[in-house]
Amino acid sequence: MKEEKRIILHIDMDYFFAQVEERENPQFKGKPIVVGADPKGGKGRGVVSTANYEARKYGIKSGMPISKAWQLCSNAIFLSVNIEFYEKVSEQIMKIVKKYSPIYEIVSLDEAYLDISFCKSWKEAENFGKRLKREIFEKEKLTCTVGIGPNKTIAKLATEKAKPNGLKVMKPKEIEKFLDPLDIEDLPGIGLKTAEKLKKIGINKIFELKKLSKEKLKEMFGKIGEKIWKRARGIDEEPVSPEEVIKSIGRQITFERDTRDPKLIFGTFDQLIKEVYHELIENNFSFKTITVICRYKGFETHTKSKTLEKACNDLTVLKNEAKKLLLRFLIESKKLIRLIGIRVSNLSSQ
Ligand code: TTP
Ligand code: MG
Ligand code: MG
Repeated sequence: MKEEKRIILHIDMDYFFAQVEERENPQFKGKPIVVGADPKGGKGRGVVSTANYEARKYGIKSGMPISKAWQLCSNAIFLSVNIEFYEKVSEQIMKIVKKYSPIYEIVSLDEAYLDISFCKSWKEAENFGKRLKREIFEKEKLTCTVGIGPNKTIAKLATEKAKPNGLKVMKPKEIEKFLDPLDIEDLPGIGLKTAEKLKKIGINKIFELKKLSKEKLKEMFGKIGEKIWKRARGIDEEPVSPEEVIKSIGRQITFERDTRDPKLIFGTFDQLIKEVYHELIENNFSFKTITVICRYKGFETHTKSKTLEKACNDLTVLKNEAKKLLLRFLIESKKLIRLIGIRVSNLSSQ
């Protein structure tokens, strides 16, 4: 039941490091690009981080010795890894990705899952994925691939199938036909060692794996045996990591000097509210609870909260309610103030 209800989206940037290099250096477009260790004319040590699709045509791939890549295509453009820059680009991309669902999980610099079960149909989910792809391309000038399915495993496999610059929706009824002919090691969760053990007993494909009982797999692999049994049938209950969910958005500031100056206090507070509001809107959230934090001279810290009857994303409501709370602090105590903060929580996506 639970399995059928979920819609999970997986996104992975295409040839990420190399695509960023291509974007920054349009003169490279159409040429094979290899990002990784210095090839040193074929004598270099270290490996290929990634290669664009032109270079992949020569058989070059991630993890391959750079000397091997040089052998395969010495005419390729070899670039060193500029990780700080890719991280910055990744941040920009993830900012966009996160807007599409409050339940997200960033897996690596170029990969994330979204729980988009709020979509009412597979068609709606597909359009949702298209919008995400389009926004990333318009804002970042980079292509990605999106896979959509009833769980993380299937969504990821759909992405792999649709690479590059694709979008694939894998509906529950298509899963069996898709999974059966795959090699066992294509199944996320089956590592090299597990695959080796299975191959020893003549099991190479998923449809063969399905012939083993749950008990047999448990006997062979212990606890993960059951997981393998489920995965082979396209079942994966793992949630899109809920601990990554944004629970609140807040800002606070410590005054340079403890103060009672209302102009300074309210002026600063206005700024904090604007920042919180901006982030709220960026993430497409509504809030229900507003909390104001006040720390007096001597580190005594207090909070006051107000929960609205209905979720809202109105700046005026936020300002008015927050100021009322702050005012109560100022009335209740004549102490100097060291820090003020504002936080909205009880968030929901719009
Ligand atoms: P991937 O998403 O695995 O690969 P990719 O984005 O280069 O290509 P595609 O998804 O289109 O198949 O990895 C993302 C980045 O992580 C990749 O651009 C470079 C880096 N990376 C390594 O440094 N070493 C590796 O072995 C792998 C697999 C990736
Ligand atoms: Mg990628
Ligand atoms: Mg990736």
